[in-house]
Amino acid sequence: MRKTFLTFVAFCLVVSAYANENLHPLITNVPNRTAKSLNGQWDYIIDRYEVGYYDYRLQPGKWGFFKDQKPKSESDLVEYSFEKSKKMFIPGDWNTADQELKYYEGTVWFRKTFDFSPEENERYFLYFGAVNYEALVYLNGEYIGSHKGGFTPFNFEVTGKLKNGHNFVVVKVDNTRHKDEVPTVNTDWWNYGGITRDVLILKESETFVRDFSVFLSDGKYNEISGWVQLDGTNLQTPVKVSIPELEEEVTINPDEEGKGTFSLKAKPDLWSPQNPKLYEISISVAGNSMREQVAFRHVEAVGNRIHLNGDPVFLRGICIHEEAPFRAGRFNSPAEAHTLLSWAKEMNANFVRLAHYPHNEYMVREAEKMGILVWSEIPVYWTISFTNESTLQNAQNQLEEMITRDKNRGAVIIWSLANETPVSDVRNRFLTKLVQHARKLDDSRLISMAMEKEYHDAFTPAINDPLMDIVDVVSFNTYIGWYDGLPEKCAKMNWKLPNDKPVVISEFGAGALQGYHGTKNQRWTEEYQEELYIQSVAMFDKMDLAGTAPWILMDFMSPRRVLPEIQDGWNRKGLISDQGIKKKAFFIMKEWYKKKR
Ligand code: GCB
Repeated sequence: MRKTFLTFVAFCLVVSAYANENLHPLITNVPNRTAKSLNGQWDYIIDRYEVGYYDYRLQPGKWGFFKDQKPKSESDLVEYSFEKSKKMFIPGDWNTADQELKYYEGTVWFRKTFDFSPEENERYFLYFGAVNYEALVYLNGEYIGSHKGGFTPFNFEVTGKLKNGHNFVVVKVDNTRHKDEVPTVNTDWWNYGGITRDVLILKESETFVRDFSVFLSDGKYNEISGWVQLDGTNLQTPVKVSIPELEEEVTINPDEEGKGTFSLKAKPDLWSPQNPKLYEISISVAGNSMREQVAFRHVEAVGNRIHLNGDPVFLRGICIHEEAPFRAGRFNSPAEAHTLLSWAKEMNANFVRLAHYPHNEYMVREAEKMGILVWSEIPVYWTISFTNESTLQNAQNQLEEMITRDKNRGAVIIWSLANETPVSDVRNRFLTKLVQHARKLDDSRLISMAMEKEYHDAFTPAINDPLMDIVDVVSFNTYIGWYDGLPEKCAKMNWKLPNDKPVVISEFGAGALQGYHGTKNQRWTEEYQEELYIQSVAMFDKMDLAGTAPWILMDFMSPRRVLPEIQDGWNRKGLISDQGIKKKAFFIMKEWYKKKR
């Protein structure tokens, strides 16, 4: 009986739905829309015991901090005060903003007050670029909705809820790690908490273009296609799409659902790393227009090569975490994205793997402007709960939010769905569903996942992952010379790789403390790292690869990295130190990529 009951409880847990509440379908092209920014100083209360949410019986309490109460008289009891609490600049991570929060994992309440004048007949949406990890959002004391997932945007409609004059938004942010979440409890990166990306109030007309896509028609160079999705009551309002530079304009008549498609004859200049040409497009509905900059290009896998615009391109890549140069912490600005990407370009890279989660939109847009191809991924990392249905829904939702936001970025050529996940039936089923979901959402890009190698015998590594059959690009991380022998081992490898699909090395590398010198056999020295890169590129020269992405551009913070005087909380595999100083191995990669042009 007891067993049956437990099985029932377990079943309930497994089928429990992954619930984001009250989200409005995601609005895209946000940087080009009319918005009021709520970035700036926010008040915050650190709530270790969640007293701002639960009462002493652990029930959601009536004293909730979201009400932002103030004592009405001298005798009134209110046990918190946003006014008297500390202030933090948003967007930002709390770990680097406040020494008290450096290692904090838990709940923080944020409050922003602002004046507003809602206009009649306009609609308003509260938009968050990203909040890590769970956000409960309140406006003027009223619950608006919730979102899980630390790296993707979400929005709520707040039309009619904004007041004329004083308003306040309160967000309960919780970055506690949980086994069944995405990512799970175990990661090799810092779990920066907070409202880490922009917060905006978007203003839209009654009927507006919520989402759209404009791209080169499949397999053609002289035709552009696209679709628009209206939101509002007049869903069949005609929409005009124009590309002034191509002297093209088309009017679309959406269906009852507000969706309309188009295609037009045009031969745009193609976007590529050599020519990162962007076209300004304008989309108007009922006299309101919106701009966007679009890259036209084709990407496909042909045999074991990746083709861009019909020609093979070798992915001269580098992995990057979303961490600020010259200081620790998350960044959320075009300038800091530009610095990181300029280093990648200086290394002669034409490709970045944005690890291990969707990076901020500035990063992807900046890469596109600079002519850098992008791999974008979701944090399905290591040992997430593959048996759990709500974990799958969560991963699917993050995938959907990533693709929805970035589908118009021609620079993005690969959606990657997982990193170093252990092969098993449940994992295979889980990831197969993600692959199917990704293809349904966007069949114009290559699908990949970072797999692991196995040895047939001492010197014969191979990829035996059955999911090789369903991805477009076979990628894997190899740490020969670091976790697996010494750098000299590279020379002995006799790789068995598939030759019917492009193969990309999605990670390899070694740790080195910048400025620490010694012999090439001495771990943690720049010389060891340099030797590993010398041996690795020599090995790659003997392999038939479509690209490589060393781990990693810059040292990054990770609580797993505890070795005193070397790591001190940093993963030191960067080719550049956290202070922006290049290590010797950087120049090995730079030279090799120069030859790979
Ligand atoms: C990996 C992981 C990456 C780690 C890296 C390392 O394989 O994908 O997230 O940071 O190794 O440094 O060990």
